[in-house]
Amino acid sequence: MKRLGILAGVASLALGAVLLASGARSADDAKLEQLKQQGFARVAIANEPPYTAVAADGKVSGAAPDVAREIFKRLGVNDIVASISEYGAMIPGLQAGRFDVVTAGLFMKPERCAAVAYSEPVLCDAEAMLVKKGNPKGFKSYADIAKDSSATVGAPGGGTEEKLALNAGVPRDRVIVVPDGQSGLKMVQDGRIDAYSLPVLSINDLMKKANDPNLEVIAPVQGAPVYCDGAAFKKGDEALRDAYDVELAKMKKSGEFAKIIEPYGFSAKAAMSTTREKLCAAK
Ligand code: 6CS
Repeated sequence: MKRLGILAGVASLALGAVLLASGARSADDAKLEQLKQQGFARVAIANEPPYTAVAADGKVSGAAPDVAREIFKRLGVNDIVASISEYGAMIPGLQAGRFDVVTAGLFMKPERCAAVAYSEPVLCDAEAMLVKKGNPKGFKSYADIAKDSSATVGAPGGGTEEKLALNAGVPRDRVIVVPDGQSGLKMVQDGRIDAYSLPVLSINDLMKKANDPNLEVIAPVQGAPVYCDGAAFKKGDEALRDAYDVELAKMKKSGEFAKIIEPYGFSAKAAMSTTREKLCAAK
């Protein structure tokens, strides 16, 4: 056993020497050094404007990637490369090493906080529902949908709205997993679902682009909390997350954070009025 201990000690000394030679201040900075060498950070997004968006030419924008791109630049990582993922697949993908960070509006909730290392808050929003004009079934909350045995609601797979509807008592077969905003919009227009639920700014973006007078937005959904996201890092990459937070705090203080997110409709004040600690403890 003693021999094994000596070998392990020699190995960690060798690793330390390699890392220090590469400029990392400690083994903890290895991930940041790896991203610097890589030249980009692999980010998971959902393509749900204004949180995240991918244009026809592949250009990635949206409040979350724009904040991440600026912070990584300040950390010496020149760019971000985005992969589109369903919300429910983001954390498993991060844990499997398919992404370096999730920057997608992945709202902080206790069960997610237990699975990833979140940054401090970035984008905050309430929940909304897209329904037919006149809100024919009178929805104000997910509980209203639960009470009406004929009512169905669409939501992203593994997303917050799916969970809220199920927790409000909507049976599994009346909560329809919808892959993206355009599909949800069409399903409401075609009467295939009675409501489609996303955060307020996402639903408003869909409504504006649809320009359909036969649709109506119910916002906020009564009884649903205001959520905030953060950049989500893999457990074990806390040193990278902490370095990210240092730059995020500087940008919040200088006003540069507001300059990036507020044109998308987000409130810098909302993100700056809460903390990861509070959001991860929220019931
Ligand atoms: O964090 C989530 O689960 C939710 N976040 C956004 C930005 N859209 C829908 C998703 O369910």
